[in-house]
Amino acid sequence: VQLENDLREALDNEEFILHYQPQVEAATGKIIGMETLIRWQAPDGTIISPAEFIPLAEDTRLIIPIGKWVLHNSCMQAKKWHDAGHTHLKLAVNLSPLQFMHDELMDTVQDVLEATGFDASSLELEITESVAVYDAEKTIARMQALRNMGVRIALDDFGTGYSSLVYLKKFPINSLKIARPFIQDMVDNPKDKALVEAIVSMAHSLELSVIAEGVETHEQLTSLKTLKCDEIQGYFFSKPLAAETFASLINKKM
Ligand code: G
Ligand code: G
Ligand code: MN
Ligand code: NA
Repeated sequence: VQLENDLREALDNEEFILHYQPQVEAATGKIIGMETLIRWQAPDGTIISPAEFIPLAEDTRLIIPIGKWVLHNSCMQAKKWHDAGHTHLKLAVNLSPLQFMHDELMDTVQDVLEATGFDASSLELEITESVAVYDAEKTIARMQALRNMGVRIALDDFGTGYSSLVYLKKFPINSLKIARPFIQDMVDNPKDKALVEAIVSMAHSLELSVIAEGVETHEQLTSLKTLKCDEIQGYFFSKPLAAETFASLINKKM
């Protein structure tokens, strides 16, 4: 209960901060986008991971206003980077299942795009396949409505949930994010490597782009390049960064 109250106050007192993790084109090493990852900086200075508070935010439905704040602030930030000349950068934002299914989602996204002037086609919403457990038909309709607005959809943590290949056929998504555990073990475990290879090949057959998450080593990168994975994200290239640090990175690479 204390934590719940703290979470409410955190929103009012603007204690949340957004970090941005570069997403890199595997073939060239070029930064082509960033994933927004929220952090909570408590008044005593400690940084609290979203892994700790997002589940609580979901249970208390505080994820709705928090999620709106994340979307608005990250689009505003990304718009500044576009205006500074980095117009190729796409912005990836996580949506929890509750946010995705919420009645106001479409209005929220529309309002944020209008208010910030950020280009819909540069926004990618990351959704896990667990959204479909609520209502597959509604999930598909909602994804399609977002696509009609020009927004991109990525299926996050692919391979870890109750993955059904039926969803891959039915969901109007643009890309798949291969979950970290597969990437972690792919260099040492031939089975993981075979699965990554199969996922990349299947995704490409379905005209989806593929991003590998949690890439931490050069060996993993080399292997992913050989398998023709499109994009990589992970500590090997960069941790999630404060906005100013991310800005200096893209300015250096320009
Ligand atoms: O950045 P980190 O690895 O600590 O994130 C932990 C988890 O929190 C991940 O599953 C990530 O998707 C989730 N997460 C991070 N930021 C957000 C956010 O803004 N909204 C939602 N819904 N989840 C987030
Ligand atoms: O669930 P989602 O994929 O949105 O969460 C991304 C999470 O993974 C973030 O918390 C981010 O900090 C974390 N992350 C990003 N890159 C790496 C990595 O290379 N290794 C590990 N262990 N975690 C990573
Ligand atoms: Mn994600
Ligand atoms: Na993920």
